Amino acid sequence: YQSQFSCDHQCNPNKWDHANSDCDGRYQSPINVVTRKTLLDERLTPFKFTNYQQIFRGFIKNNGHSQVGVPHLSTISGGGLSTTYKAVQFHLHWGNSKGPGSEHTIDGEQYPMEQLHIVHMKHHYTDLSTALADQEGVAVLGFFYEKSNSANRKYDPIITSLRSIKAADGNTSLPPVSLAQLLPPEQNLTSFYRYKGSLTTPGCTEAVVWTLFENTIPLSSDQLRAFFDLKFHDGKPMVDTFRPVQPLNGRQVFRSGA
Ligand code: 1SD
Ligand code: ZN
Repeated sequence: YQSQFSCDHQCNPNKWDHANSDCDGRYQSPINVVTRKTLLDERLTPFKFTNYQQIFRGFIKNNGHSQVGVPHLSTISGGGLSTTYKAVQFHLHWGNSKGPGSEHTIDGEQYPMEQLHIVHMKHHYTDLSTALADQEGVAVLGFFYEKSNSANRKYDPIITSLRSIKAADGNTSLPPVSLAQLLPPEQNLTSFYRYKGSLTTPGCTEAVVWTLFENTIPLSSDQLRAFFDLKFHDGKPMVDTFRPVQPLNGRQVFRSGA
């Protein structure tokens, strides 16, 4: 499922084939979050992260936005979700050396890199395509990055692997890593936004419960630059791997109490 789109499709929304997809739908992602219009929702309690500390050996692939499969052992519940969701994969979206690259924006601000997206599906599904047929089948956790002066050593396994997957479709095994080490400390994850939207790549399926955490992840400019060395199929630098923000069309964005 994850590699069925060429980079043109992944990375240039103007070229997406809208036939047989939801990409023209009304509840698309990403969006700009206008914080003063968000509604406090007391049901958005802190998440329970289970087995996020588990060290795993993943595969990282240059598919237009580096993607890593994760074992289904890691799960999330709480956070206002209706049930437990298990982690399927994570990937990132970024901009270029001069411009920012997050998909979601907060009050019009685009971050240097969005988001680590950790894609989960409801625990009883065995594959993502089945989960996508359920309006709330998929839960994506989105994290923003901020430029820091010192390197974030916890990202070394990812950053060093990027060197081996510069060419399109390049893949390599990842040094041992846990999901937890890629995230801000759990106690900093109580402030988040919630809305219902879609995958940000074709078929743009409207089956995603989105969570955007307020707390950011630091990366140095050298670390950010490592992403810009990746290449598209045509050999051009892989930059700006984000979809622009989509209309809200009357949707309400909620915020957690913390
Ligand atoms: O862009 C990803 C896409 O590559 C794939 O991972 C999909 C889930 O199968 O999720 C989208 S996204 O909405 O998480 N950006
Ligand atoms: Zn994504």
